[in-house]
Amino acid sequence: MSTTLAPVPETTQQREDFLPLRGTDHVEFFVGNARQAAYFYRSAFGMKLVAYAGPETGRRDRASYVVQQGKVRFVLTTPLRPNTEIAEHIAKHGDGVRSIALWVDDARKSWEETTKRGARSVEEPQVLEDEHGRAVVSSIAAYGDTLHTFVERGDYTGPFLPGYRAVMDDVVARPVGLLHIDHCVGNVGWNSMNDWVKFYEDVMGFGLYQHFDDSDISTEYSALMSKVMANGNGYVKFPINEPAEGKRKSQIEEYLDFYGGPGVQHIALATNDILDTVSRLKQQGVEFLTVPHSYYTELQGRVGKIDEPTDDLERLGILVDRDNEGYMLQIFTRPVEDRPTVFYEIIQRKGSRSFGKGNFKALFEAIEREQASRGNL
Ligand code: TYF
Ligand code: FE
Repeated sequence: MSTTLAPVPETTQQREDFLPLRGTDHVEFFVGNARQAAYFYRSAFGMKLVAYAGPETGRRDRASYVVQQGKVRFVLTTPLRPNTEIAEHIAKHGDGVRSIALWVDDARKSWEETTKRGARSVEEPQVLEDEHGRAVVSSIAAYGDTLHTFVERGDYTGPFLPGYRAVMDDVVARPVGLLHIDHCVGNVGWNSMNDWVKFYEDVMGFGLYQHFDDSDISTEYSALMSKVMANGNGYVKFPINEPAEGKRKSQIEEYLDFYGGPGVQHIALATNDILDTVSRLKQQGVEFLTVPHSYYTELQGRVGKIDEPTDDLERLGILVDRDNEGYMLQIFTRPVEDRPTVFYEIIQRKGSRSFGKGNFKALFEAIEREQASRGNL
């Protein structure tokens, strides 16, 4: 098993960070029906509707709903007419992530530094203003049709960004303790993981954080390779997966087939009480992958003593992994669309910076059962 775990990415430690990031600002999805998608994230994930922009606020071409829990913020955007760029994105990909937006102090400089290093510009720096103040946004292309949007908020005081109006008193949302985005994973095409690793190194100044090779992953289970890239302060972590040949069709290849190319595979949401968060999510109808009983009979031997009772972990189907710094708990939802594309991970870190390498066998078998239930093996 070969996993490299660098204390701090070396490449960013030595040089000055040309792209300082305060964290993930939000994730924007293009969806077929934003009002109903927002209802799903409110009722199932317990997120609160906080802002809205659409025809009622003077926006003619699209409607966007902003839902939030802790620092996790999603923007659900739908086109109001056919034959638009957004409509085409949905026709091709189904509902999916359009942009992983990053919070910066200077959206113009972020755009300049990245485009001069080879990023393709999608949106030049644009100043947005309303009665609550001023913000600047800019966007560059990442894998597939996915973007990174730089968001400079300055001392903007509105509910989201200029043009959005606040939504008060969400009676639907039942929060489950989600705190922030831990990582966002991209699936890229055959043999292109290293090109995207280089993109994050050269264009965004990220460093390699962890690396999983085929001995970790692809021996018996649906195959993939994965490298985790992280920015200088480690607040932003982007694992990049590519498919590999295995005994069965790679789950990554399945994603690429159904999504119509590279895109965001899963978003990991952090909690500090995973037992409570997952119990609540299940009560609210979120469906998770299941784990066999044998996983829990072997658990103590593999990870040693932990705070959570094994019974509770098994009842909920939560996975555990340990590294030299501590342990972590994680669980994965089924895809949240009809296409087997985007899904969520709920994660609680107790000192560990692992991405769950010790769970890959159990996890990938669970994903294969999902694939088989769709008749895809
Ligand atoms: O983010 C990660 O790397 C872990 C493990 O298809 C993982 O959550 C890797 C690939 C995958 C699902 C989970
Ligand atoms: Fe993950």
